[in-house]
Amino acid sequence: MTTTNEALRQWVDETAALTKPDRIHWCDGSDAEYAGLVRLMLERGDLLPLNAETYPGCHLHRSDPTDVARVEHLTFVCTPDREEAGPNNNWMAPADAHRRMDGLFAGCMRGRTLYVIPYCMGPIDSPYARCGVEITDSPYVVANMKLMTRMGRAALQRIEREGRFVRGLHSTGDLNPERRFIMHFPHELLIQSVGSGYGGNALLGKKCHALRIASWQARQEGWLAEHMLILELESPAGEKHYLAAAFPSACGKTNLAMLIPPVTMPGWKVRTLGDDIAWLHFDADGVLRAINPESGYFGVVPGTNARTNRNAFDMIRRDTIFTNVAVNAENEPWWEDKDAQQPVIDWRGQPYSPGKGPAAHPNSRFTVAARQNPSYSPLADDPAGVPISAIIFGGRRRELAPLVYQARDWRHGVLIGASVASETTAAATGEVGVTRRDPMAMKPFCGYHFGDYWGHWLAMGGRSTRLPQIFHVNWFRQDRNGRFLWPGFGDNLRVLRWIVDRCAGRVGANETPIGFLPHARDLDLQGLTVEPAVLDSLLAVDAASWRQEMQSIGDYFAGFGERVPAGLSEEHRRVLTALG
Ligand code: OXD
Ligand code: MN
Repeated sequence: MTTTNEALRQWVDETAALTKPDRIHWCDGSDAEYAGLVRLMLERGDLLPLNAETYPGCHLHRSDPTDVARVEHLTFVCTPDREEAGPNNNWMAPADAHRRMDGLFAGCMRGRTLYVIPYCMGPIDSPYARCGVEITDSPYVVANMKLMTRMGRAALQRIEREGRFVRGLHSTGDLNPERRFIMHFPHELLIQSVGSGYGGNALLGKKCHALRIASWQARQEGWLAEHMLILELESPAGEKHYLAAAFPSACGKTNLAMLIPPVTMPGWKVRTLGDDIAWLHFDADGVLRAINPESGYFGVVPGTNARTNRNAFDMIRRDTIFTNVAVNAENEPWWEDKDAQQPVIDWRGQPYSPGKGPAAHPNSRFTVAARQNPSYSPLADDPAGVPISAIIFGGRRRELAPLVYQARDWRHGVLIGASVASETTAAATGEVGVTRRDPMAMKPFCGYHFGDYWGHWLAMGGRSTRLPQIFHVNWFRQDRNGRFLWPGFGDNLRVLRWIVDRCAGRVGANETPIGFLPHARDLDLQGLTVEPAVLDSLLAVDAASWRQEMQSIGDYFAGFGERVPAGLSEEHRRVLTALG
């Protein structure tokens, strides 16, 4: 296979001349190709077989122990003007970055195969979808891209028709963290990644293309590329709403997207369109429509069980790649909070010993095709996407943020989104459990200056009179003893129900300086025991603490200097004044 697209052919030739692979393989995306890659990786020990009876088609990959998460300190946005990348990104001058990367790529594929992966982010016939080509020397990356994207022949045909694509060059290099870089060149629609095989660093269609490069393109072209799940909520009466929700990494987007309604809410249905990324465009009627650019999930494994996420638990019983989980005596994948069985081998491949830390790495992952999800919505393949009723922001906050509140209007919603804060998780290298600001859950993923990004969000609000409502949720409030105040998981549907009731104008609310909060009587709590005092704390707004919070948000915004849009500063002042 080769291509009629001259630019692509030339880029592959130049890359091969630089990296010196033994072979070049153009991926067609077929099942036979996937099976061949799996065979090759099993022979090389890159994949290990798992119990074929209980986990058919499933395999285990153990990464290098230093290569288990995204590396934000080694991720760069390389724009000609440093200001454009903003204080929210590491920056390197394009010429310096190219020099450095060319040096690292030189000869790096000797003895290896260079794989060319044409892929399409979004339904192949969607006007909102965009194509890319990833070149990689990792069969593990190819196999993951097959599960995560629409890749192969049909994507190549679209590229040949359109002539436009994002280029991504990846090599695992020598996996030395000293020689690991994830570089983005938005002006060149180019990504270069070396020295890591980890999903977020190496599956270039995901964070690098669908968020960092796409957010930059979206600003030029008037749309939004966001770190959001997309779900369909159907009421017992058959009313359907589509919700998009942005939470920082490992804060439960996958669980919410696959939510199973509590038995005490019969007739409610949740279907999944996406669990990580949404591309949002206004249609001709001013309706904001969402597509999920991905077609698979790269989800956090620990904590997944029949109670927390039955759909995911069932989904990953076949045809799944597990990365950095443990195994039990039956050679089944095992992770913390899975079941009562015992791990035998830990994620490093060593005999498990409780003194050596968790058996599965806290950021161990499953990669699986979205169609395997029992709650999969076929609308994920609809080229027109789905109309969004509500945008939900959220974070992991022990204190302060109530269970749910609603913005007064779009501008207030942008302030709420820009103020998102969350305790850090294992999805990125660094300290875990520290509260950091993560505007729109895009801190690691926005490909340009946050000030300009907030300005773009505000400008989007001026483009339609049919804007979605904006909300903030927090499932993670704790009492003084560290116990969660809200049960979470399936019971989060009670909050989603209030959200759609608000969208439909069916219920009133308590107006507070931070937004509209539910009257306790409007929350469907049937079958759930929540002490009145606990409900009070979940729905409380403590003005003094919020004043402090707003002041700290103001300090945070000040770090972005003059590019912070006036509308956001005015909105911030308005809320601060309302807090008294
Ligand atoms: C992810 C992340 O893998 O956000 O989705 O880190
Ligand atoms: Mn994510």
